[in-house]
Amino acid sequence: MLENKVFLAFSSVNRFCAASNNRTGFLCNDRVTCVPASQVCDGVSNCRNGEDEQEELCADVPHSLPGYLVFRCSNPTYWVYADRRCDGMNDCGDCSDEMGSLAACPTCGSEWWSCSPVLYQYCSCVPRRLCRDGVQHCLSWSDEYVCRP
Ligand SMILES: [Ca+2]
Ligand SMILES: [Ca+2]
Repeated sequence: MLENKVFLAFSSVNRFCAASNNRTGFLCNDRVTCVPASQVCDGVSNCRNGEDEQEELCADVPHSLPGYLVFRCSNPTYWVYADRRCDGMNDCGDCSDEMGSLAACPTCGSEWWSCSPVLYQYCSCVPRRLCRDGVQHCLSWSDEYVCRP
Protein backbone atom coordinates (compact mmCIF):
# COMPACT_ATOMS: atom_id res chain seq x y z
CA MET A 1 0.00 0.00 0.00
CA LEU A 2 2.71 2.40 1.02
CA GLU A 3 4.74 1.50 -2.07
CA ASN A 4 1.75 2.34 -4.22
CA LYS A 5 1.55 5.81 -2.77
CA VAL A 6 5.25 6.40 -3.26
CA PHE A 7 4.96 5.35 -6.89
CA LEU A 8 2.02 7.68 -7.50
CA ALA A 9 3.89 10.61 -6.00
CA PHE A 10 6.85 9.80 -8.19
CA SER A 11 4.91 9.48 -11.42
CA SER A 12 3.11 12.79 -11.04
CA VAL A 13 5.75 15.23 -9.89
CA ASN A 14 9.04 14.02 -8.55
CA ARG A 15 11.16 13.42 -11.64
CA PHE A 16 13.89 15.91 -10.87
CA CYS A 17 17.36 14.39 -11.30
CA ALA A 18 20.93 15.39 -12.07
CA ALA A 19 22.20 14.28 -15.49
CA SER A 20 25.87 14.18 -16.52
CA ASN A 21 27.87 17.30 -15.57
CA ASN A 22 25.25 17.94 -12.88
CA ARG A 23 22.78 19.22 -15.46
CA THR A 24 19.10 19.42 -14.49
CA GLY A 25 17.30 16.38 -15.80
CA PHE A 26 14.07 14.39 -16.04
CA LEU A 27 13.91 10.94 -14.47
CA CYS A 28 12.48 8.12 -16.60
CA ASN A 29 10.12 5.46 -15.23
CA ASP A 30 13.05 3.09 -14.76
CA ARG A 31 14.20 5.55 -12.05
CA VAL A 32 17.74 5.27 -13.33
CA THR A 33 17.88 7.08 -16.67
CA CYS A 34 18.18 10.84 -16.22
CA VAL A 35 17.44 12.72 -19.44
CA PRO A 36 18.95 16.25 -19.62
CA ALA A 37 16.18 18.88 -19.52
CA SER A 38 16.78 20.03 -23.09
CA GLN A 39 16.06 16.51 -24.40
CA VAL A 40 12.53 16.55 -22.96
CA CYS A 41 9.96 17.17 -25.73
CA ASP A 42 12.66 17.36 -28.41
CA GLY A 43 10.90 14.77 -30.58
CA VAL A 44 13.30 11.96 -29.67
CA SER A 45 12.41 9.30 -27.09
CA ASN A 46 15.24 9.22 -24.58
CA CYS A 47 13.37 7.24 -21.92
CA ARG A 48 12.83 3.61 -22.85
CA ASN A 49 9.06 4.06 -22.97
CA GLY A 50 9.11 7.62 -24.23
CA GLU A 51 8.01 9.27 -20.98
CA ASP A 52 10.07 12.31 -21.95
CA GLU A 53 7.90 12.83 -25.02
CA GLN A 54 4.46 12.09 -23.56
CA GLU A 55 1.51 14.22 -24.64
CA GLU A 56 0.71 15.73 -21.20
CA LEU A 57 4.28 16.93 -20.91
CA CYS A 58 4.74 18.29 -24.41
CA ALA A 59 1.30 19.57 -25.41
CA ASP A 60 2.07 23.22 -24.63
CA VAL A 61 5.78 23.75 -24.01
CA PRO A 62 7.00 25.42 -21.81
CA HIS A 63 3.71 25.72 -19.84
CA SER A 64 3.13 21.96 -19.82
CA LEU A 65 6.64 21.27 -18.49
CA PRO A 66 7.34 21.02 -14.76
CA GLY A 67 8.90 24.27 -13.53
CA TYR A 68 12.30 22.79 -12.71
CA LEU A 69 12.91 22.03 -16.41
CA VAL A 70 12.39 25.66 -17.44
CA PHE A 71 14.56 28.73 -16.88
CA ARG A 72 12.92 32.10 -17.53
CA CYS A 73 15.20 34.70 -19.06
CA SER A 74 15.17 38.26 -17.77
CA ASN A 75 13.03 39.07 -20.79
CA PRO A 76 9.93 37.09 -19.78
CA THR A 77 9.00 36.27 -23.36
CA TYR A 78 12.11 34.06 -23.58
CA TRP A 79 12.86 30.82 -21.79
CA VAL A 80 15.48 28.10 -22.06
CA TYR A 81 15.70 24.57 -20.72
CA ALA A 82 17.09 24.53 -17.19
CA ASP A 83 20.24 22.67 -18.24
CA ARG A 84 21.17 25.68 -20.41
CA ARG A 85 21.57 27.81 -17.31
CA CYS A 86 25.23 28.23 -16.34
CA ASP A 87 26.52 26.10 -19.23
CA GLY A 88 28.74 28.93 -20.46
CA MET A 89 26.72 29.68 -23.58
CA ASN A 90 24.46 32.70 -24.04
CA ASP A 91 21.12 30.95 -24.65
CA CYS A 92 18.80 33.76 -23.50
CA GLY A 93 20.47 36.20 -25.87
CA ASP A 94 20.99 38.73 -23.09
CA CYS A 95 23.20 36.46 -20.95
CA SER A 96 20.58 36.29 -18.19
CA ASP A 97 21.04 32.48 -18.16
CA GLU A 98 24.75 32.96 -17.42
CA MET A 99 25.10 36.19 -15.43
CA GLY A 100 23.24 38.06 -12.73
CA SER A 101 20.90 37.15 -9.93
CA LEU A 102 18.40 35.09 -11.95
CA ALA A 103 21.01 32.58 -13.09
CA ALA A 104 23.17 32.78 -9.93
CA CYS A 105 25.96 30.81 -11.60
CA PRO A 106 29.19 29.80 -9.92
CA THR A 107 32.36 31.39 -11.30
CA CYS A 108 33.90 29.97 -14.49
CA GLY A 109 34.74 26.28 -14.19
CA SER A 110 38.26 24.97 -14.70
CA GLU A 111 37.69 24.49 -18.42
CA TRP A 112 36.77 28.15 -18.84
CA TRP A 113 38.67 31.43 -18.80
CA SER A 114 37.09 34.43 -17.11
CA CYS A 115 36.91 37.62 -19.19
CA SER A 116 34.50 39.84 -21.08
CA PRO A 117 34.10 37.98 -24.37
CA VAL A 118 34.04 39.65 -27.76
CA LEU A 119 31.62 37.07 -29.08
CA TYR A 120 27.92 37.20 -28.38
CA GLN A 121 27.75 33.43 -27.85
CA TYR A 122 29.65 33.69 -24.52
CA CYS A 123 28.92 35.82 -21.45
CA SER A 124 31.59 36.01 -18.78
CA CYS A 125 33.75 32.98 -19.54
CA VAL A 126 35.25 31.56 -22.73
CA PRO A 127 36.35 27.95 -23.25
CA ARG A 128 40.03 27.49 -22.46
CA ARG A 129 40.51 25.59 -25.70
CA LEU A 130 40.21 28.99 -27.40
CA CYS A 131 43.16 30.37 -25.43
CA ARG A 132 46.27 31.14 -27.48
CA ASP A 133 44.66 30.03 -30.71
CA GLY A 134 45.69 33.24 -32.46
CA VAL A 135 42.16 34.71 -32.38
CA GLN A 136 40.91 37.32 -29.92
CA HIS A 137 38.04 36.07 -27.75
CA CYS A 138 38.33 38.47 -24.78
CA LEU A 139 38.00 42.25 -24.97
CA SER A 140 41.24 42.50 -22.96
CA TRP A 141 43.05 39.96 -25.20
CA SER A 142 43.80 38.01 -22.01
CA ASP A 143 42.88 34.78 -23.81
CA GLU A 144 45.87 35.27 -26.07
CA TYR A 145 48.39 36.71 -23.60
CA VAL A 146 47.54 35.46 -20.08
CA CYS A 147 45.39 32.33 -20.29
CA ARG A 148 47.00 28.88 -20.56
CA PRO A 149 44.86 26.33 -22.42
CA1 LIG B 1 13.56 13.43 -25.81
CA1 LIG C 1 23.44 29.02 -21.26
